Amino acid sequence: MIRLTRRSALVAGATLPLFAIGSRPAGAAEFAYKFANNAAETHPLVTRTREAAARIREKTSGRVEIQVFPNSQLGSDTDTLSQLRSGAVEFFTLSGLILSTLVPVASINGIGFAFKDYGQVWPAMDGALGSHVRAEIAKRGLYAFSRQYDNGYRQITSSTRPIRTPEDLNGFKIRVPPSPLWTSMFKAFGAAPTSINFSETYSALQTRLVDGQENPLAIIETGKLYEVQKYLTVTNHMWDGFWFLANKKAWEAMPADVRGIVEGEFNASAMQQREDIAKLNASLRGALEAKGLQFVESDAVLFRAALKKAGFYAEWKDKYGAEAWKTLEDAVGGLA
Ligand code: X2X
Repeated sequence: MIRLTRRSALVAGATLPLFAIGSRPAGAAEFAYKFANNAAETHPLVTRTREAAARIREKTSGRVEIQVFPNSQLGSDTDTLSQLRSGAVEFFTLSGLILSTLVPVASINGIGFAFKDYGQVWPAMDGALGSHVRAEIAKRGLYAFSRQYDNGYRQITSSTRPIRTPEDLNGFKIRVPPSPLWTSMFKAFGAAPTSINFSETYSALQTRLVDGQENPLAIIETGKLYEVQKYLTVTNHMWDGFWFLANKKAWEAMPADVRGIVEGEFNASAMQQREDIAKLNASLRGALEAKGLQFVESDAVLFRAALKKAGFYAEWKDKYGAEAWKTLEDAVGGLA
């Protein structure tokens, strides 16, 4: 007979339920993967990827269970990119501009005023430009699904003064996501940019560490940035999208037929999410104005001229190289 001391009895008592929680029921997932992102629960990136995860569970008869962690719950974008690379997180949606800290060419879609409209965005990102970027991503131990999710055209917000012209940005303390392209662009405008992850952005605005930021309407709405900002200038200064990224080892651990289902469903959700963002673009102005955000119009021609004058296009053409730049210009026309 085993004599239990009080201490070992307590340990045994504590261990059993934990074991019961940690163990998987019969027929549990063969691939239990984590998908992280920085968006709020109500953002279409989250609602549509949750739907995809549910369809994947069903279509793989429970072999694949993807748990969605929105709101930077697993860490900031910078942290999560490290976790994705190490395999601590298997899937992650990330702006190409932030991904450029690892894959330099991935920021190319963010060149100021490159895409006139969505009629230029999707053919480029689903076509030659996207393929070029995905091939570079593949060289860095990551796999990018073929369909990007939309973040959107970015607009500048401010808590202090309305920004109408590039001159109004002079010395303006603005939060930008961590990416050399963002910093370069706002320096070219004469602003004072600070790199801050999205997970810290609301509080950076609230505490007045910075006076402004720039983001698409859907992020401003779902991230409640209107609570800490007064003015929104419609600049459409760049288009930004999220690559759906997988850790290559975790991805290749799945059999090909399973991978086909997973990518197929996340790509299908991406197409629906793009529609959601298009609808929000049309409806959110009124909603945000009703919450007290004052909309300000601006002249894109002036902002673009300021970038050109600062040598922004020439500098980035040189950085990306002739081939990548030509792929961009093939999609959007001459830039520099
Ligand atoms: O960090 C941002 O501003 C956001 C939410 O737009 C991105 O993911 C780049």
